[in-house]
Amino acid sequence: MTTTAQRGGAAAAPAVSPYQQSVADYWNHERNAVNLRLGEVDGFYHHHYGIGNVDRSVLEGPADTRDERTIAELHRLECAQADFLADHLGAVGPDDRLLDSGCGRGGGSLVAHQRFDCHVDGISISEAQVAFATAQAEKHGVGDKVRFHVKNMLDTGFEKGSFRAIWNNESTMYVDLSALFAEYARLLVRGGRYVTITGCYNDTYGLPSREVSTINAHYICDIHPRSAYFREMANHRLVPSSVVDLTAATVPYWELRAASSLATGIEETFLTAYKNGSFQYLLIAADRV
Ligand code: SAH
Ligand code: GPP
Ligand code: MG
Repeated sequence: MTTTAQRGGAAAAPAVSPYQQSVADYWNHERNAVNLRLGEVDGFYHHHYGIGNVDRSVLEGPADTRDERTIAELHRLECAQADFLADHLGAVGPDDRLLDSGCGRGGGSLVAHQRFDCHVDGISISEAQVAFATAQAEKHGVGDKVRFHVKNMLDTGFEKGSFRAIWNNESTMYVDLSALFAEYARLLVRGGRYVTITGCYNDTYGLPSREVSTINAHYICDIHPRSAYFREMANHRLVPSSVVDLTAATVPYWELRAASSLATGIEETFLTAYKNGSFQYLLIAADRV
């Protein structure tokens, strides 16, 4: 068996558990059309879902261009989600440094840089994603300020107090929140901002529903209860400033995705989970005090 210490031996390689290695393997091999074809629209590659009202007319009209219209519409909704997250990062200037924690193919880092002209470090446990994101930053001509690293978000090795803001866009369900927020309390400057958009299970429903368990199995993750976010923030000097329930805003995205040729098979599970009240799509912004 290969142990962490044997894994390449490079100083920059993060210490990873067997679980984290399985997550890295998933993302190293992921090639879903629903992600790649959307990213090709404008070079912003996202691995999160969309929000906002859908123009259902994309499903009508000439059949030979239906995919093209649907891809553009799904991408517009995913970009709207990234913009909504960026709206909550607070006042960021060109000299500030931001951390995109669990950065995927790097689309969110490019969005933040485009908006604030700031420095962004994106980190992922997947080597393939970091290579892809680095190439994208070069293509966009922003490689001097937007950098990507193979790192474990629980143990980044970045300097204490070096970030003005940190965000997780759909990446907290891969880690223990207590360990995660302890690392952020260390990395954020006092008065800095933390933002997450996440799927969480609803404490009022009880424990995870069948659908939440299916989503966990599909992505190899462990969706936390809503309560865990607030408890662990309170334990780690993070004081919520906004909480937005985006559940109703994300349902149209899933309905369009379900009706498209890009469906991956998980669509009805998300729709059922949102509709039966067992699952919620939330934005939480917090200040580091
Ligand atoms: N935030 C991105 C990608 C979300 S996909 C976006 O919005 O597009 C989830 C991401 O979390 C993947 O990039 C995966 O590699 C990353 N991830 C999961 N566990 C991680 C860990 N322990 N450390 C760093 N990244 C991790
Ligand atoms: C989005 O990635 C999904 C995740 C990061 C994991 C689970 C998220 C929850 C909110 C539960 P993706 O864009 O790669 O997924 P897909 O291929 O299905 O579009
Ligand atoms: Mg996707």
